[in-house]
Amino acid sequence: MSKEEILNGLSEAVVLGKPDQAKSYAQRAVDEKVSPLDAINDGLVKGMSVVGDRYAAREVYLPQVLMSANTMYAGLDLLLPMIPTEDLADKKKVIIGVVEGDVHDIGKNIVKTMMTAGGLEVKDLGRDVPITTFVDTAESIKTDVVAMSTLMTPTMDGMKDVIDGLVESGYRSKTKVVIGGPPTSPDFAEEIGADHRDANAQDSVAWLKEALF
Ligand code: B12
Repeated sequence: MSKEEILNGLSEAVVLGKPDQAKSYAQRAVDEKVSPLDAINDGLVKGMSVVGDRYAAREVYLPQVLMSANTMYAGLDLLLPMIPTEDLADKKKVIIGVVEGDVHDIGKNIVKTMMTAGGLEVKDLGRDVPITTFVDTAESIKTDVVAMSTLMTPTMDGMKDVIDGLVESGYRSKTKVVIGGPPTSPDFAEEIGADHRDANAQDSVAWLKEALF
């Protein structure tokens, strides 16, 4: 089976919400040595963007989106562990989470894996994470990076609240703050006092390595 057929099979599985199809094509990707990043980005994520467009156009509804999300995870479960991990002698710490009020965690989990694969030590705070959890954990584990994700416009302000909390606690100057998720932008990052915003998991890891080492 060609790489293109595998990528199409992964994308179609997410669009149709078929976890078994995602698993079998993900396994094929592994067997045929297709790059796990290509399988994720040009297969699964591509399918999810089709679902997003159809949801916005009211051609599909929330239960179908949920099936697609579950399908995405069925594929990611096989593909994420295949991403080769770099070993850096000097481990920098990252905490990552989805801000309060938001449960969308697929993108955050991809970013987390890419950061781990890039040799960073990542503590995952999960989704719908209260402001105080970000601030308290940053201080208690002495993190080098606070990474936040949100997919929804109404929850974006939570990112500013976390940064304000870090300023108040005195820890802001000791950590980088990186944000992401489609409603955010570089301008928004600047406005709320974050160090960086990235549209994409791989590029954010490259930026962090420049900034940290
Ligand atoms: C899947 C999905 C769901 C799933 C989520 C399952 C899960 N476990 O995540 C379910 C069905 C649960 C869901 C629920 C809801 N959803 Co929804 N959902 C989506 C959908 C279709 C896809 C999101 C996704 O997973 N994309 C794939 C991932 C891989 O992409 P990504 O998250 O963007 O991540 C990449 C980058 O952004 C970046 N990135 C992300 N985070 C970070 C962080 C850092 C630090 C960095 C550097 C980079 C980075 O890197 C990632 C990988 O490259 C989007 C539509 C869309 N077009 O995005 C709507 C969408 C996000 N949902 C939306 C809404 C409104 C909801 C609901 C409120 C619906 C409802 N009425 O109940 C609820 C939310 C409940 C809540 N309180 O959170 C809206 C948000 C609108 C807005 N702007 O506010 C969207 C845009 C749909 C729409 N067009 O209306 N949803």
